[in-house]
Amino acid sequence: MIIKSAVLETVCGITSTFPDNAYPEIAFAGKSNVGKSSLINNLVCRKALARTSSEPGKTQTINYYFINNSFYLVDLPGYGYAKVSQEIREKWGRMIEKYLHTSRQLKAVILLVDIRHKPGENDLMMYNWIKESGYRPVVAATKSDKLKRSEYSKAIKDVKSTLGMSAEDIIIKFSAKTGDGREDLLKYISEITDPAES
Ligand SMILES: Nc1nc2c(ncn2[C@@H]2O[C@H](COP(=O)(O)OP(=O)(O)OP(=O)(O)O)[C@@H](O)[C@H]2O)c(=O)[nH]1
Ligand SMILES: [Mg+2]
Repeated sequence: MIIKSAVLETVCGITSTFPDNAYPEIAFAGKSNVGKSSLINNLVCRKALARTSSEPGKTQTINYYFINNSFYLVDLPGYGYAKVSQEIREKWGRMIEKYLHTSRQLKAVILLVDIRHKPGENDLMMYNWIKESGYRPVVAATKSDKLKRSEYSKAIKDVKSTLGMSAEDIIIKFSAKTGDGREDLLKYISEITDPAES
């Protein structure tokens, strides 16, 4: 798939009503700082379309990027960001939950985990929710550039076993820095958003 256009179309905060979009949505979920916004930038070949930061807690709204006038990539706030108050964290949590439960165009939730770390409790909850909600689990193991080649297979095995992934579940090694996994992820996205094309 070739990305011809990418536009930030809608930004939703905790009090916003979500848009009733006419096109498919693919959402990116995961812990704060795992690289959700960076992944979107890499996919669309834009350095700073989605704002990123080395500090966790950067994305605090639900951001809808309209791609090729045909589908949306939806950047979600990260979970598990310890620096904000419990109250705000709960509000974000509820906002993400509400989005995931009510969006009529949501076709896939891609779960991002850092390839270097074992997934945590929240990752497992998100993974199980994705599965139980009838979506095919797709995990992007991010920041692959931080590992040596020789470390990949154990790291991937650890992520899979911690999440309890089954053989047919998809896991894609990804780096926003090197573009590792970009083509695989785009192929998967195009299969969902435009079955005729693939
Ligand atoms: N080396 C490396 N760094 C990455 C990669 N992806 C993201 N980063 C860095 O990780 C930090 C967090 O990236 P973001 O894309 O802002 O993470 P996020 O998941 O959107 O974070 P929140 O919005 O806080 O939930 C930034 O400093 C990025 O440059 C990657 O693939 N490789
Ligand atoms: Mg972000």
